[in-house]
Amino acid sequence: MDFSKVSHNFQTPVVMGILNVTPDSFSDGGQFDSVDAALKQARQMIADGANMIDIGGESTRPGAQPVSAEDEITRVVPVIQALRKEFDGVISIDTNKAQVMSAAVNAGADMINDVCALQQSGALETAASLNVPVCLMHMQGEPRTMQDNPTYESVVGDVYDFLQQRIDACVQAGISIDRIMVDPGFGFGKSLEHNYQLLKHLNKFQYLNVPVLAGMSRKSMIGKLLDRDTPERLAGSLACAMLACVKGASILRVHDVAETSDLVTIFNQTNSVE
Ligand code: 8Y4
Repeated sequence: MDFSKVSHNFQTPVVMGILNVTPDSFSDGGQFDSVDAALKQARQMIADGANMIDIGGESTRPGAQPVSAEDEITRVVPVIQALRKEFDGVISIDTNKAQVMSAAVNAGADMINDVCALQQSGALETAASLNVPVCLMHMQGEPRTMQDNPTYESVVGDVYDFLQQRIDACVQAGISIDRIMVDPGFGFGKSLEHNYQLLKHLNKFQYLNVPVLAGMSRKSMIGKLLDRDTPERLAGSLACAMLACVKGASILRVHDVAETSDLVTIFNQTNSVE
């Protein structure tokens, strides 16, 4: 796949809908029920204008239980196979495990979204050999403890340097620069202030010369600032998404696809009128 599959190679931002296929995300009446529930949710996001669907089988929330590669594959592969039959857009696999990357791409996934930026064992080599685009995300620490006093010399500079190093490692490993995206990793080992510094300076990441993905939807950077529980974070999520567009983000990873698609339409119109 190349990026031209969506929206003229990111001339305008695209919407990536989040599809969690962890057992807690759907009431569990067994494997068939959860595949069916996931497909329903994917179809709704596609109808609402999603250009990409990001499928994840492991929760990266602080305190979440680790999942084996086998279990993750059992969760995501049937959903990818079923969705592939009816969806021409981009299917992204959200994983940090090499085995899951292979199984997902063999099942029809188009790209890899790795919150560990291909640093886990075998991930870099596997992604290179699969010949698919990759999204490299910054995280400080590991999910269990990453929010215990995150510290940076300069969050924007530190994250930028990390992403540059991972781009270099990918290119060294044989991944074409045309197949690389980056993401500052909002909420992954960042204080509230760090997150807003990254948002304010998101435009700087364009100097990396690859598309930038932003994932702020419903995160605590919105909930904490506004004192809102997850169901009440839509307005804040849209505000952050619009700022990300203004600051040059190419991909918005979101839960609320319909509302974010409207936002992108307004952004595009404002950009294209005289
Ligand atoms: C409420 C809603 C509370 C969402 C927490 C969350 C990113 C990502 C995640 C991201 C990329 C999440 C897999 C965390 N976030 N991938 N994945 N960028 N590339 N938490 O920001 O959504 S999972």
